[in-house]
Amino acid sequence: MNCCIVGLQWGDEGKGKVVDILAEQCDAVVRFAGGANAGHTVIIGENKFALHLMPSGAVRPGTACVIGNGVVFDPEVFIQELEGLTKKDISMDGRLFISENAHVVLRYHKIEDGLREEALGKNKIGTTNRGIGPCYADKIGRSFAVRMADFRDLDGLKEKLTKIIEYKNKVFSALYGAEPISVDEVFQDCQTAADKLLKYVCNTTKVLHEMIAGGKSLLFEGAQGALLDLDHGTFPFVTSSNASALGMGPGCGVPSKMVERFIGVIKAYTTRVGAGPFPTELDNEIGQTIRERGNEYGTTTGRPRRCGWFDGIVVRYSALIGGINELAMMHLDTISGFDELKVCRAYSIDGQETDFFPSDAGELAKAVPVYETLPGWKEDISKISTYDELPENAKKYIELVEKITNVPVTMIGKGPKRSDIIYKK
Ligand code: 2SA
Ligand code: MG
Repeated sequence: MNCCIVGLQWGDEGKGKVVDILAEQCDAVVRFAGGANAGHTVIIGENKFALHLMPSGAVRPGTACVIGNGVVFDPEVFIQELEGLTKKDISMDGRLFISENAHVVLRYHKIEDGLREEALGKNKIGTTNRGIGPCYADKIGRSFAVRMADFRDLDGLKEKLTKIIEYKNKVFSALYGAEPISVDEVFQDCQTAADKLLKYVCNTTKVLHEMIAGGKSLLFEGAQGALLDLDHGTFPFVTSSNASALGMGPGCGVPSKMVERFIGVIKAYTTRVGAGPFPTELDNEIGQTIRERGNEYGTTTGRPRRCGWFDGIVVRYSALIGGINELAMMHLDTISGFDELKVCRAYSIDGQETDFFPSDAGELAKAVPVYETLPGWKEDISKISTYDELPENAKKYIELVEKITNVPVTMIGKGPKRSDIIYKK
C-alpha cells in the first residue's frame, strides 16, 4: 500500500513524526517538492534529528530514501545532513537515490533570495533565505538551470556556470549594486558535491517504478503545507513548489492513482511563518501561550511562528484539492488547559458568509472568521494511550474538526515523541 503525507496548513504540522511512524511499514520514503527550506524534526530515544532535505525515513536503517526530480537540491546542506547521520552511525549507502533531474541550489540562488527580499522591503515574502524561489525560477526559465546530472560532466558544468554567473553578476550589480560572485567558488562547491554525491545520483523515476512493480510500499513525504503551494496557496505568500498533494506526481514521476492513502497532517490549531494573510491569527496572550507550549519556532530559521485558532475552511479546502482521506491531528496536548476553544467554520468577507477558501490573498486578507466556540479541557492528555480515555471535550473538538472538514481523524498527536500518538478507528 502506498501512502502520501502532506501538510494541510502553512507547514510545520508535524509531518516528520507521522512519516516516521508510517515509515516502519514502508520500504521507501520519497521527497517530491521543496528543498532545504523544509524542517522535519524526528525524535528517537535521546536523539533529535532536524532534517531539511533528507527524507525522514533516513533515521530507519532499512528504509530507502528517494529525492525526486521536484526537489531543489542544496548540496551544502545535504552533505551536512549526511555527515550528521554518519556521526550517529546511520549509513545511507545502498539506500539513497537522488534524482539526476533535481535542480541544484547554488550560492548565487541564496544571494539572490536575500537581495530580492531586501528590495521588497516591507512587502517581503518572509522567505527562509535558502535560495528556493530563485532556483525554481531558473528551472522554469530553463536557460540558467543546473541539475544533478550536470555533476557528471564537470568541464561542461564549468562552461555553463561561467555563462550563468556572468549574467547573474550583471543583473545583481545593475539592480542591487551587489558584489560579483566568483565562478571558481561556485565551481568548487560543485566539485565537492560531485565527489561526495554522484554515487547516489540516478534515474529515480525508474527506481520508483521498479519498486512498485516489485510490490514494495512507498511513502511520499510532502514538505511545507498546502497553503504554501505555488498554484493553490496564498500567492504571493507561498513557496515556489507545489507543496500540496498535487505536487506528488510531477515531483517524482509516480501518478497519484497509484497511492491509496492520502494523509493530511494538521495541528489542532494553526501556525504560519513568514508574511501573508492569516484570518484566525491570535496576536495576543492566547497566541503567545500556544507558541510557548507548542515550541512554535522554525526548525530551519528559528523564527517565532504566528499562532491562531484552528481554521476549518483552510483544512477543508486543502483536503479537497489533495484528495485527502485521513487526517492526522498533531499537538492536541498543546491546547489542553484553555477554558474555551474556537474553531473557524466560515469566513465573512465584505459581509458575505462563505465556507469556500478564497483563491485570492487580497480576499483572504479581508476574511473575518466565523467561530464555533467549545469548552476546553483541563486534563493532561500526554499519558493517555487510547481514544476512549480522552476527555469528552477533546473528543467533541476532534468531532467538530471532522464535521467541518469532511475527513476522518485517524491519528492524534499528544507529545513530541514517536510513541506519543493515539489511534482513532
Ligand atoms: P521560501 O523560503 O521561498 O520557501 O519561503 C516562502 C514562504 O514559505 C514559507 N516556508 C515555510 N513555512 C513553514 N515552515 C517551513 N519550514 C521551516 C520549518 C521554516 C523555518 O520547518 O520550520 O525554519 O523558518 C517553511 N519553508 C518555507 C516561508 O515562511 C515563506 O512564507
Ligand atoms: Mg517544518
